[in-house]
Amino acid sequence: MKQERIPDSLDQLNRDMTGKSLEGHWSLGLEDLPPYPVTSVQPHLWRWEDVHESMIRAGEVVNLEQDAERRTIRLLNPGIPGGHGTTHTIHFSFQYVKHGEYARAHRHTAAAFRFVLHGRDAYTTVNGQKCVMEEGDLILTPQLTWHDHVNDSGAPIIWLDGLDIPLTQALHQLFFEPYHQEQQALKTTSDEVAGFYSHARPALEPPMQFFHYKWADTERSLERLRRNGAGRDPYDGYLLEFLNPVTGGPTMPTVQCAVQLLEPGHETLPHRHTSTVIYHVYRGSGTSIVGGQVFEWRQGDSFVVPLWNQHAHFNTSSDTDAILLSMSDAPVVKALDLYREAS
Ligand code: GTQ
Ligand code: FE2
Repeated sequence: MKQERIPDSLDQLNRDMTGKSLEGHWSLGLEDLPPYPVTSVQPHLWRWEDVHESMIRAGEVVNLEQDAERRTIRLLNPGIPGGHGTTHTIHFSFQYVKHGEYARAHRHTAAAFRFVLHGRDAYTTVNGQKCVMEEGDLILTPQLTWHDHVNDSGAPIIWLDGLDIPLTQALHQLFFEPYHQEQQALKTTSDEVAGFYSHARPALEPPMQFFHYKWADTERSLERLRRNGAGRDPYDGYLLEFLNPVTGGPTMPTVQCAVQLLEPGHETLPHRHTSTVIYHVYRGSGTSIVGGQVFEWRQGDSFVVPLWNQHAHFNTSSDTDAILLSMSDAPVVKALDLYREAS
């Protein structure tokens, strides 16, 4: 018997293909996209009081030996429901370690840094290198470096953690490994490594990698930039990027860290770019306009500038410098040839 041919339709084709894990070009809607990048990440500001209160409470109820690998409070972007990131690529969290505590040794594929906010003389050991903290120091734990934190300073310490966990996760490359001991043996110190660098011996093998940017050096460089009036960037004020001293490239392969100084009363020009930035107010107070929203910030606050959001910064004080610490995903965006800027 001859079978009757049922006329085909687009709906029927779509249904049949779905059953075979296939999809037609017409289902993607590529041509409906606007000619510029769009993100669900929202401009947002987190107040230091809120972060600090949660952290102090965590200091009482979170036990580092039983409850958590680390006592950190993470900033969550309201534009990523159910997500763990401050943005779609990078996050900030704040870590609190009391005197006598340590955070055990481990490593992971996510790159991380710490920027010291309150306290001193605790240390992070990175691949056997002891990095003793002072306020304003930036300490890197790049991809798969072993790290543990020890606070024997006599007082609590608080620092900022920056990580690229959402990006590493999106690439399905996120993994984690505990060290075979709670703390690493100390093989060298970051002071020793800095000594090697100052004698121009850049070809350092582990454990002589450079991980520790000291605030005293950062501050001196900022002052030098300020004295050289030409050093002022119209969009960022006096901007200092933390570069890898061996490659001259970004702080770490996936993230760029920077500090910028805005003099009293200084207002930057607005611009936008396809990288995403998280800022932390290290010193001073002011106002930033981000994607049309006005954020008034004070020391300790953090805020996000999502990609392609127009932004400008204004130091509203008439007598005090403002210093912003920032982390961005620019190295990744640039490596993929997707970096664009406009004003
Ligand atoms: O200090 O090793 O904020 O592994 C998140 C993950 C800090 C750390 C964080 C981490 C760490
Ligand atoms: Fe870690």
